[in-house]
Amino acid sequence: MQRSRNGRKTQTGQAANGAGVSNPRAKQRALAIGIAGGRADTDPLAELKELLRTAGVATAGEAMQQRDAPDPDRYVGRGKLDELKEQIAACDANLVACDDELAPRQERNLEAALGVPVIDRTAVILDIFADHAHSAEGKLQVELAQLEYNMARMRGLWTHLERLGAGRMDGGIGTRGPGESQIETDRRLARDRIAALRRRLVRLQRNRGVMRTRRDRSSLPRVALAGYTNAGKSTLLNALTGAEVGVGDRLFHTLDPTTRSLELSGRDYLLTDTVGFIEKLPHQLVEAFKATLEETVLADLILHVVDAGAPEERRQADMRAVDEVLEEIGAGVSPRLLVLNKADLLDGENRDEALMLHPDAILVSALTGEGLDELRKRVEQAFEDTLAEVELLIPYADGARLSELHEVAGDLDREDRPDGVFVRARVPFAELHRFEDLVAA
Ligand SMILES: Nc1nc2c(ncn2[C@@H]2O[C@H](COP(=O)(O)OP(=O)(O)OP(=O)(O)O)[C@@H](O)[C@H]2O)c(=O)[nH]1
Ligand SMILES: [Mg+2]
Repeated sequence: MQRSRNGRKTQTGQAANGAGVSNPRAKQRALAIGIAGGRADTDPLAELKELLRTAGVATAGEAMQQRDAPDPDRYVGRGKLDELKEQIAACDANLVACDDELAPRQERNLEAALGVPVIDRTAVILDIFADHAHSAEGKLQVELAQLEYNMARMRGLWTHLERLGAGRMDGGIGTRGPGESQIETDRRLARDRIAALRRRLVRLQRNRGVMRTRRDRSSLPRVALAGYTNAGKSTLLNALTGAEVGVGDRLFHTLDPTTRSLELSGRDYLLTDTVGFIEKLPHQLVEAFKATLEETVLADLILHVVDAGAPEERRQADMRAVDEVLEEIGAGVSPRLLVLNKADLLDGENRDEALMLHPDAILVSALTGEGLDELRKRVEQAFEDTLAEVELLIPYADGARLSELHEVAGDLDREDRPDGVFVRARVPFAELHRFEDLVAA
């Protein structure tokens, strides 16, 4: 009961976990609207349209307003409203989608003035996440983010549902006006549910913590893929490790983290692919996905994957958005390598330009394999400084120590001597203590 109540409150009318609803948005036609600041973008609503496409909503028309900041009451200026109304009628839209997150008041006023439901960028992103969440943890995380988003909006939502009539309600509640007490009940239910979700997430994450400790004990160097959604992180994970993570030309295809081992010169590394970022990523999602993003925070090295096929202006904006999220989750200072992916989409001139603009970057194509050897080398190099060269003598009776060494040091330069195996190896500083007793005289 409680669940369906909450589920009903997603902005596009989809159940929170997407289950049991056969694409309810297929017939939705949105007028996409946005505010253009100073920057002149050739297609300022391109990303919103892409988000809508991913969410299964058709873009019927688009409108921009030139102003420094959104109007605090209705997002666009008062004078723009009539124009928008005409446009809604002309393009037969039944929904308005806004490129920024709206304050509840802006949303309410816009809906009242325009006469169609208004959703904001955050609602669209939350909807996509709800649709793409597969794991138990992912679903809980998304539901938590949605509830927090909706908490602030309950009054607005009630007005909205009321206007849509009782047909949208699960049995009669909407036939009378909700009134303050209903809103209060609703808030309390939402708060209870939020608390319950948090508890369940903590339990799930504790289990994952156990798994991670086990992995930590193997003390393999950790590398994380991070980057804008659709940059090609999962494709790169697959290309480097032979994994078969799902790839898709849509936003936020990956939500759950996947870790695979990557072998370079006989040494194992752990490579993790996880959820992608976007400009103005709803903070509720960053909050809810904190544990998932921990894989990125704990990495020794972050591969920042950028879609090199995008124009430089877009690349810069994407990179800034990624920097901001990394900062927010506490990975702002982690060592990073910039990986310009989709090199196959660039011609010679564009390649030169990209490398000139990003001299430290590595140009690769996860699709064709170009540049991957160079990337592997650069990953190894990044860990060079964390390695110490040692000479050890391992008695023949200590075969287990030899394989232990092999695990942390990769390929070994070995020589059989009368008193044991003499090895020259590069061991991570952090692991050196384990082999102190074997240091050759
Ligand atoms: N041309 C080209 N396309 C690529 C390359 N790498 C990935 N793609 C395509 O880009 C799209 C997104 O790839 P993904 O690997 O799913 O991207 P992602 O970064 O994991 O995206 P999310 O999981 O949604 O954040 C897919 O259609 C891929 O086939 C590449 O090197 N060249
Ligand atoms: Mg992915």
